[in-house]
Amino acid sequence: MSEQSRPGGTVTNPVIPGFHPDPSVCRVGDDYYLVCSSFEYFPGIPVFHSRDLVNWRQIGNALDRPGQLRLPRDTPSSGGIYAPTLRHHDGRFWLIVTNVSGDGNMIFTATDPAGPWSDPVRLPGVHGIDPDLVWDEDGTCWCTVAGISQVRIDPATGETLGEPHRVWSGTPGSTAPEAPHLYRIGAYWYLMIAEGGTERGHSVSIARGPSPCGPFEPCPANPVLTHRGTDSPIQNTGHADLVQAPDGSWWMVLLAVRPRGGTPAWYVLGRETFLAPVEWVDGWPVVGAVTSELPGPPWPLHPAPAVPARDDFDLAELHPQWISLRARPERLCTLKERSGWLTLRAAGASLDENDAVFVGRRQQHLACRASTLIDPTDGRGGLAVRLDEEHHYEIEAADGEVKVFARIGSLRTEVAARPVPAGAVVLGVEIAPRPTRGPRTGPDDVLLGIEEPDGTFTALATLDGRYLSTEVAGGFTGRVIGMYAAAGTVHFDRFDYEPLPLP
Ligand code: 6LW
Repeated sequence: MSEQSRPGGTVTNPVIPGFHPDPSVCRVGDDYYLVCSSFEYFPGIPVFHSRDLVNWRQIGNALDRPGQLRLPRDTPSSGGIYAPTLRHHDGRFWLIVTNVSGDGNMIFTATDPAGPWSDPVRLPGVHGIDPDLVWDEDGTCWCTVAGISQVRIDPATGETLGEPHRVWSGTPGSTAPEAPHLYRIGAYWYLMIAEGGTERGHSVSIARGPSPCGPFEPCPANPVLTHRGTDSPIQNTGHADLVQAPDGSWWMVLLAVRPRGGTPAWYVLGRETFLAPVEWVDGWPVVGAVTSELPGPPWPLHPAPAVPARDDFDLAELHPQWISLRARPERLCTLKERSGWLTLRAAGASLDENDAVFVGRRQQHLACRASTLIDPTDGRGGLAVRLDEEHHYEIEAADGEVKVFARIGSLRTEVAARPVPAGAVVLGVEIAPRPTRGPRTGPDDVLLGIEEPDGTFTALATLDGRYLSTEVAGGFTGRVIGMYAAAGTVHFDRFDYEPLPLP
């Protein structure tokens, strides 16, 4: 995912760029594992591995079978799978997540976090999002959810044992106490939460007590982390998890965003995963600065093998980075129909529809370019930059013609059209951050066009990126760039994704 060495002793944040919110992390020996929320996308819950907390590689998606992840057709964007917790206990990995669009809270287990993960164990008696799992010294398992309330559970059956009780409401006057994680550290049990909402007011607070159910005494320095009201280019810091390295040092993973442009500033990559060092002073955590350049950790780094810039669709299975909308049935999306090609068969007629057949990857860089070679002879399809059903730009090919469409809120419009030779055509998008900043300047431009036979890119349209931002669209996700089918069957020979330097 990222490939970081340590030039001058620094590493860069975010450590997992792009729409990767609500990180939860655990360590087993020298290996760290991390998971994020995935909302309406299938497969769900991306799983990452790292040896150094800085370089992360996606090793799978925990929920990759329809029996584990049911996202009905009416699952709204930013519905579906919320805020996981990942823990290692008793020789197994435990993952607890909420499907807000149906199945509620569920536990999955695995011996290898790359999978396979078990079928779900449902928790019908646990109501609330952001579930945390922790075991006390007696082996009792506590599940704590947003609010902040807690109940004893049997994680093997999903049964609740006793009544849920409120353990903390966060800082008086603060909104949305959520994202609880409980830890036994030294003499205390610590309850860390997010407060203030996942927008600019986001923050991390902590309390401690003698047992996993409290009573909890809030840290006098709360919030222990917030960027609200600061001029940091990194905002909305919150929803964090803690992990201890083998050398005894402590670290926090958290979500934050990178808004750009004038006022109010727009973030387009969704909420990303950042890293910060943590020190303990008088029994309370002190979080180091969350900056785009961090002092590297005091151990050798293990750069993860980079995801190749080109996916040729030559393998038997799609790389785990590829995500689809709500489901990915093989009859609509397959690598088997034409060897070396990804074949998509249309269900919905456009990306406005919930059953659109789409295979995309998260936009992970503020400046980047993506392209794909499509054969639309038997249908119509294209390349899109998607935020949700109501916010997407795409370039679409039918035999002999390409068109650019923009969907912004309730408006859908054809922006440009051009005849092209019949048969395969290379479609491209380029994301170009705005180099200057006036009060109303948007975050970036989205260029959509075609690659000419000599390899040069011709933009057919340049569209304001603010309409594909969270400040405009709302919700919890970020941009995803990918291929889709709008009619009939379309084949894609390759997909290229390349970060570009910032202007
Ligand atoms: C998540 C909540 C939050 O459940 O946003 O930032 C919600 N925090 O904790 C969706 O990601």
